[in-house]
Amino acid sequence: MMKLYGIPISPFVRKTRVALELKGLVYEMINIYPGTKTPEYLAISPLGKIPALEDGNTIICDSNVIIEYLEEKYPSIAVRPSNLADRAKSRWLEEYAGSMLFGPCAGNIFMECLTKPFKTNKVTDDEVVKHSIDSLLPPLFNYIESQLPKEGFIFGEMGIVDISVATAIINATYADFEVDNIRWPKLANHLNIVKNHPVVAKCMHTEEPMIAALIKDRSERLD
Ligand SMILES: N[C@@H](CCC(=O)N[C@@H](CS)C(=O)NCC(=O)O)C(=O)O
Repeated sequence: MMKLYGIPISPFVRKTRVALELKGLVYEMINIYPGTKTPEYLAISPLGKIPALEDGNTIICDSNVIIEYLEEKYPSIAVRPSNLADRAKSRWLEEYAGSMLFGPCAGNIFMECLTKPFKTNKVTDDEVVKHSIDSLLPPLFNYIESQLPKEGFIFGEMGIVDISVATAIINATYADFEVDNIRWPKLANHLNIVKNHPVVAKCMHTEEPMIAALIKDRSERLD
């Protein structure tokens, strides 16, 4: 059985799990925290990053590379559109969301509010969070809003591009962040339908114990 290394609350792991689940593939989740630098894990993922996938003798790092691998090896259920131009657009939006939204949404809002205090006992830097919400995210959201359809998934059916756009924002929402549905109505609606897709809901369900522990820790600190 394929093994996926990582923890469910990582945006990149969530995205990879959604690809595996959309394709109906069976895999075992091996819990590895980001930045694990044991010799055993470095032999799998030389940068100590998650996710990594082990498929028999094949080991692949990086969510994008894993998804390319799965798409080629298991093409019968595709996670990208069949039209060439749409596939290229899908890849571009996946790349844009992956490289631009992770920092402000996950690195700043989610980690500052939830994982940093929990792991290091340091207080949240509210300025970092505010700067992300007020300055970093609006231009990124403006662009994504301009690329989204009026309603529904980006290419008609739920695909890897949809979870790529939503996944880092989902982390920010765990720290009470909300997409302003007046400024970005299409993005707010898109996030909602992605979160409610059965495959995403199933993946997010397994995140609940870890998120509940982080939220409990945060509320105790704020008391
Ligand atoms: N481009 C990579 C990024 C993976 C990544 O940055 N993962 C984070 C966790 S969400 C990580 O492992 N960080 C640990 C580190 O950078 O040391 C991918 O798409 O998989």
